[in-house]
Amino acid sequence: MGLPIILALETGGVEYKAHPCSFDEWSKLKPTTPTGVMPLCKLADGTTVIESGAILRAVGAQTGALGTSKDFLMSEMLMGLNADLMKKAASNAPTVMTLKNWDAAKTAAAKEALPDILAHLAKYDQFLVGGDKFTSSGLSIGELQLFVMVASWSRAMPEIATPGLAAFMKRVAAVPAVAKVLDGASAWGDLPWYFVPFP
Ligand SMILES: N[C@@H](CCC(=O)N[C@@H](CS)C(=O)NCC(=O)O)C(=O)O
Repeated sequence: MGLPIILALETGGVEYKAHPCSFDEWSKLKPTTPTGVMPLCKLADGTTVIESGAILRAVGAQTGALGTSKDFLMSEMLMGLNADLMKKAASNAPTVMTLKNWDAAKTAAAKEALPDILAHLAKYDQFLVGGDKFTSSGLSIGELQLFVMVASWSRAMPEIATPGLAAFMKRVAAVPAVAKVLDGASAWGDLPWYFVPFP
């Protein structure tokens, strides 16, 4: 997912150029990319960087959102939990890519998987400090990635925005740099939400 990277760039005050691409443009671009998947990042010296985790961590290393000491550990623990959450999302939430082949059986399977997904989300709650952040900045890369996962996936399944994470979600959404991205006012423009509502 590319959106956590945009949030890390914006909250970290990094200058960047964004290039959201349409399906049509992507089908032409895909064969020219190293691995045939997005996101991709081009550094000022022309180097192409692949893998969303590598790009997100690189931005975080530059801005401080990677964290140090216990904040680094917490953010990385979140990155691990988020990877497991993403695996659950992969088969249970329609995305811009899978929507056209989504059917009622998949929706039914997703509803059946909900208790397991909610049990995973409940694991985050024990690490909250003061109810609304996990690290001292509250904007570590792990937190930004979690915010995007929940904000995006809850568009398909509202239950994903759990009561336990409500204060966290509200706080991050209110950060001006985050609100700017959500409002479509960043260089990224209108948000191409990855998860979409059930058809
Ligand atoms: N491990 C990769 C996975 C990237 C990935 O699966 N990208 C998907 C969308 S999120 C993609 O580009 N799909 C388009 C395609 O396969 O043509 C990463 O985290 O960057």
